[in-house]
Amino acid sequence: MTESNAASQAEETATTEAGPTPSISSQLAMVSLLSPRAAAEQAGIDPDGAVGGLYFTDANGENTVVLRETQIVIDSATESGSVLADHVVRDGAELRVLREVRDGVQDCPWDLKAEFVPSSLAVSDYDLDGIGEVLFVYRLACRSDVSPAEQKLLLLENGDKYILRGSTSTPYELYEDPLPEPTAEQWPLNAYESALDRFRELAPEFS
Ligand SMILES: [Ca+2]
Repeated sequence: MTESNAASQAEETATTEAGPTPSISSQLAMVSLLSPRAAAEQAGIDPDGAVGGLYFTDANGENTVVLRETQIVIDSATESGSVLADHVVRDGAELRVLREVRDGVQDCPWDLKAEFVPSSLAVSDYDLDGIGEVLFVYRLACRSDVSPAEQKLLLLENGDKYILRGSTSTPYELYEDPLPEPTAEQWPLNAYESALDRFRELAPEFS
């Protein structure tokens, strides 16, 4: 996501408000992309491997999201890779972890992929409850050909995790819609449809 997209995201959130004087409790404020390193430092975590950073304020306080990737060569034949997402909130002097996400691929003897889609990192408040819903997408694969990668979209709200699990689409394999967990009805109001659209937009690979 570019900075202009971050701005339009904030704008979009703001325009969902009715009336000229929106209440602070039902909108996000000060949404901005951070350099990955600055985001990590702000969140009090190791900046090694940081690839994405986002800051926003909501009813919880000052939020920072950091995306990191690690790749380790285990021996000459295999490697392992991880994606790590940390969502922390600063409320006064206190720094609190709202959610940590850890996923990856272990001992891959072929081509390893454990990467975020950097442009996917965004925040919205689809259900207008004043708490931001952070969205990001990552891909995992261990493959020796052009088969699809596993693709996951995560939505984090107030420490709760909502996920779409599916795969990328390639010129050789038909796209299938991902499966939600929990079920679509349990997602924040209006969030599931938007998340599904975003998943589809980001699914193409090798094209
Ligand atoms: Ca919300």
